[in-house]
Amino acid sequence: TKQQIGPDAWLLKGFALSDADALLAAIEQIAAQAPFRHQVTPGGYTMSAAMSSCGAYGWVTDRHGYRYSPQDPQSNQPWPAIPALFAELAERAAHSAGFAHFAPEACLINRYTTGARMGLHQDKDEQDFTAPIVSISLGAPITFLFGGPNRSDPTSRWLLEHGDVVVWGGVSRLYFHGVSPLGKKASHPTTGAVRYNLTFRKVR
Ligand code: MD3
Ligand code: FE
Repeated sequence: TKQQIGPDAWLLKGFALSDADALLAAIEQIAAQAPFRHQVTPGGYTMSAAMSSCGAYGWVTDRHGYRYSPQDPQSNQPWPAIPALFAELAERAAHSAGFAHFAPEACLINRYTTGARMGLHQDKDEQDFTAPIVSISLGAPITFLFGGPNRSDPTSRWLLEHGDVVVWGGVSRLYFHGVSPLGKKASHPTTGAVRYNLTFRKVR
C-alpha cells in the first residue's frame, strides 16, 4: 500500500519485504569492507546509531563537520559499490512515488540497537535538493518523527517496520525528521534487537 505522509512524501508499506533477506546479506558484505562505526559530530557528540556507506560517496562526520567523502576515512579506500539490487529497488520505489530515473550516488546505512536514536535534523549536506531520498527499513520497528520546514513545527509519528520504504521529495525533502530511541522490546525474527535503515541519495 502507498500512503501519503507529507507533501511529496510516500510510505510504501512492505515494498522491500520480498528482497529483505538479500538486502540484509548485502549489508553484511558491505560491513565486512566498511565496518559500522559510531561517528562524532562537530559538537563532539558520539552518534548512537552506527553507520557505514556504499556508493560513490559516503556520509562522514567528525570534529571538523559533516560532508560526503569518496573514501572511507577509516581505510582511506573507496566505499563498496552500491549493489545492483539496492539501486534497482531504490529506483523502483522512487518511480512509484512519481520520481523518474532516480540514480543514487550514496547509500548511508544506519544501524540501531536498543536505545539508539536520531534527533530531529534536516538532510542538507547534498547539493541537489530536487532529487528525492529513498529510505528502506529492515529489522526491528522504530517510531519515525516527521516535522516540517522549521524545527519548532509539530511532529507526526509513523511506525517504520521491516520492509517499509519511504520516498521523500519536493518540500518534504527538507523537513525536519528523526527517530525515537529503539525500544527495549523492539525486535525482529531475522535481526533480533537491531534495526537497519538504508538511505539513498543523489549528492552532487
Ligand atoms: C525525511 N535516517 O539517515 S529514515 C538519515 O531511520 C535519517 O535512520 C533516519 O534521517 C533513520 O538522515 C530516518 C527516513 C528519512 C530519511 C531521510 C529524510 C526521512 C527523511 C530526508 C528528508 C526528509
Ligand atoms: Fe535524515
